[in-house]
Amino acid sequence: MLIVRRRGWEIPESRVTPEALMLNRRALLAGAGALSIGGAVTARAEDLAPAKATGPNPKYTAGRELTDEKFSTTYNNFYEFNDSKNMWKEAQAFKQRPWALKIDGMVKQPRTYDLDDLLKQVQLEERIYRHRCVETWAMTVPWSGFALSQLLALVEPLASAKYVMFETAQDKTMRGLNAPFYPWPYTEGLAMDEAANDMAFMVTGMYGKPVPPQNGGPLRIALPWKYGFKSAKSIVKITFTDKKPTTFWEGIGPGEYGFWANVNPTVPHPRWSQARERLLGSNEMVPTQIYNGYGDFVAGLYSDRKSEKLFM
Ligand SMILES: Nc1nc2c(c(=O)[nH]1)N[C@H]1C(S)=C(S)[C@@H](COP(=O)(O)O)O[C@H]1N2
Ligand SMILES: [Mo]
Repeated sequence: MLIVRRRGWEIPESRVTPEALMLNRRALLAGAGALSIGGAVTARAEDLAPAKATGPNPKYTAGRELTDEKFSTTYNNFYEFNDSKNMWKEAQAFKQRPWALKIDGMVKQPRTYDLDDLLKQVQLEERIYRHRCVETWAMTVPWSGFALSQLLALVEPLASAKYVMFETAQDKTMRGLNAPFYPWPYTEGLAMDEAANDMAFMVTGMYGKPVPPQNGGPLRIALPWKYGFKSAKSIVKITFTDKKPTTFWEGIGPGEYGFWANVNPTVPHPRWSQARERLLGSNEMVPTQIYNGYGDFVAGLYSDRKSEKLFM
């Protein structure tokens, strides 16, 4: 049998239409105007201008239509606020500036950045990534931000550091923090070589505008080859360590959620199949791909880790 093998990120051919991109440009202009007039939004749209100017990074075309912004910004998981999918209204009170990012642990340059100062030291770009939640819903989003590797270069982790941890803010606007059975704060982690991979992307924008609080503003991470829970939101601390951390969902349900959590359609969750995914907006069901279709970029990270539980 002849198998025409497309590279993972191209299937099923590039359907991210110029129209879709045009709409985003327009949304961006409208958003920037609203910011300068109203002044109610404290995030800095102008920081995203360089990313907007260059257009999405062509290395990472998603191969399917962008999710309409009205779905990706109103159907969320952010348990610090509450465990419903429509927590977005509550999150509007969560202040996005000033924002401090602490860097600590096994690193040559421990420090606390003001987010706007950090953004002056990195190269911002736009990337269209697929996102696959472990619950089986999925979306396609134009994020803006910078490769995590740029931050690694600035802070210089020690050779002894083997893992990096991300910690989410605990803010008074987050009533979900009162649920005592959750091991707050939300933490997630990566092995150092995963963190250094170009796909690991620190996100400050979405659809050419500041990433809104419900999507993890003003600073989250996007790790598109892993289930969505690995992509920690509203990050306030990054810690380098030589010990494999227990992460938030792994701590709650180690039989269901692991540290590696790479997407794999052939490894079911204990309570449901992972073979297909539901696209937000259209509710179309499409096949899920191994590493969410990004295997060409990341599969090599796991060739020496075959004995680990890589796919849950
Ligand atoms: N701090 C924090 N980060 C989080 C979560 C959360 O509840 N709290 N949910 C995760 C899950 S399960 C998913 S699928 C994505 C959802 O991101 P989105 O709301 O932008 O779609 O955020 C992830 N990051
Ligand atoms: Mo998720």
